[in-house]
Amino acid sequence: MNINSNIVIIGCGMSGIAAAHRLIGAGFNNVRILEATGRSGGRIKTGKLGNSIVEIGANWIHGPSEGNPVFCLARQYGLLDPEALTPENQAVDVAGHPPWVPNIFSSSGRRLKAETLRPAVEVFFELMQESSEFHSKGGEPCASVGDFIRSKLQQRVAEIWKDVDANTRTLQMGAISSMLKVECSVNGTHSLDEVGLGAYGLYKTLPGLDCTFPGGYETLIKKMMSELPNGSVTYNQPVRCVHWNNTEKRKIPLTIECENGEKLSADHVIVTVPLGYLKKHHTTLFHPPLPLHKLHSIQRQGFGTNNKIFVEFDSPWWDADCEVIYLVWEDEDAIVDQEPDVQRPWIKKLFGFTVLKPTERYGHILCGWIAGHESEYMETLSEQEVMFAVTQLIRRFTGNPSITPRRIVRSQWFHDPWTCGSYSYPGKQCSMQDLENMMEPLPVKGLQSRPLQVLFAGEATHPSYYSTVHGALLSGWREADRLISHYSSISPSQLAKAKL
Ligand SMILES: Cc1cc2nc3c(=O)[nH]c(=O)nc-3n(C[C@H](O)[C@H](O)[C@H](O)COP(=O)(O)OP(=O)(O)OC[C@H]3O[C@@H](n4cnc5c(N)ncnc54)[C@H](O)[C@@H]3O)c2cc1C
Ligand SMILES: *[C@@H]1O[C@H](CO)[C@@H](O)[C@H](O)[C@H]1NC(C)=O
Ligand SMILES: *[C@@H]1O[C@H](CO)[C@@H](O)[C@H](O)[C@H]1NC(C)=O
Ligand SMILES: CC(=O)N[C@H]1CO[C@H](CO)[C@@H](O)[C@@H]1O
Repeated sequence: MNINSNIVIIGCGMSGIAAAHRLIGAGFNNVRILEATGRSGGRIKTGKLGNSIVEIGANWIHGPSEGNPVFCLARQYGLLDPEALTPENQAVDVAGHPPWVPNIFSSSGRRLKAETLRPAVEVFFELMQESSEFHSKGGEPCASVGDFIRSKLQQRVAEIWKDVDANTRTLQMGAISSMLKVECSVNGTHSLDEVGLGAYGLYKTLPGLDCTFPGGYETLIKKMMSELPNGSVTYNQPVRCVHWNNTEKRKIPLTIECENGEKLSADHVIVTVPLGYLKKHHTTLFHPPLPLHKLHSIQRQGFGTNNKIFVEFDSPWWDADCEVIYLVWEDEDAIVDQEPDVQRPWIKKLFGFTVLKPTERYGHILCGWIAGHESEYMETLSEQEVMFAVTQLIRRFTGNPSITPRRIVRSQWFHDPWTCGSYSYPGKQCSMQDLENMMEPLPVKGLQSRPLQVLFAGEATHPSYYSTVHGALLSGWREADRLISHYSSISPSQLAKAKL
């Protein structure tokens, strides 16, 4: 196939790059990516802390095994450590929760044994499991995962902990609050009260023990970019408006208007802007506006904030085999995953830290995780203020007043004007239909106008791998394939006519 159709892709993140790759591979020779910023990769962004590489955005290949195209590409490009390639590693099925070795500290400065918190962990995982079963059954009893967990928890705790003393109970409830905060980070939401119970569980995991890129996630982007023709991407070129459904005879259906006033004509546009950006700017981004059913699905789908705070130390205050540090507040018996006054205790939302491994590569670096409005507030503080708060927190939980970080760096995804948050999750009242509406091209079928003018890709448009890099990649391929099969199904003479 050698096709001159003019295709514009908005956004040079994983989904945009994947779409371009596929189209160019299939013989389309008029593909252009317009990117708002000066770089490619989008939410794949490798930064530095001192001499170490740290991932400001995506960190893991979730489920690195044969069914994961990000894993297959990374392996093909030779970007992974040998351990990640072993059949054993690919076969591990962790169902989204890697079996990390924890160290646990409490707000009174005590070290806790994992064993001590086992009752809380058991109850919590039972409830999470029950939460994920409604999408197949329908008729969910509450609107949100948070509502469901809260109501069930009260019952269950009254039953099973009725003979337990108040202190132990408070500690168990504190542990449950911590686990809720972990889920807020994993799901990229302010609170599980905002995560829809009906659609929770649509997300699918793949087998394989999550792995990282020793040279940084951006090495994958670089490899993929090097296979696109030079000049495929125009950087620093934000798109202001997609004028579609141009019905004047003989005219190309689309005009892409850029912030700098430049206008490009196109036969097709693949929109890959993040859902956060789409929610905020859809009224100006599309003319005519999006059909209502699509708009409502965009509004129902959730997009929240999850940020990282990398902290480097001269020496570790955790065990050598520790992979994750959990912080348990002993004053949180009223299950809290959101703080009422975000300004003061914002740092209480930070559930703990993951440890960057291997130590020989990173030294002593922790990655703190914080989701929601507290995380958005954190973004407004100076690096010094964040470092101060983290230092106080660690000193309190370890009971060691001399611990002092060497330096920190944090992400600020909510205030990134081209992302407006971290990643998507199924919001309240969100169903499979909404996920299908998200990816539906314009104009919708049945209208008497040129088909497949505006196509939608990006992490949030994948029905089961949303919020991941592999979801983004697959969505880009999906939209490229949509165009490829469209052109393979029409005859060359029709094609010639279509170009007139
Ligand atoms: C903190 C964090 C941690 C994560 N961790 C993981 C992880 O461990 N594993 C995993 O699989 N996934 C992870 N993810 C999710 C993963 O990064 C994303 O799902 C994926 O990278 C999204 O790719 P995308 O192409 O859909 O969007 P993006 O990468 O966001 O690309 C969209 C592009 O569009 C551009 N753009 C926006 N507006 C315009 C405009 N008007 N004109 C032109 N260009 C525009 C943006 O600048 C951007 O480059 C994480 C994300 C975050 C934020
Ligand atoms: C792009 O240009 C660089 C040098 O400017 C060259 O090394 C590279 O091979 C070119 N890539 C392609 C795909 O043409
Ligand atoms: C697109 O154009 C067709 C043909 O003129 C028209 O029937 C349709 O209403 C238009 N759609 C929108 C969303 O403007
Ligand atoms: C998108 C995503 O990761 N959703 C997850 C939210 O958290 C629950 C509990 O861990 C998972 O089951 C979901 O898959």
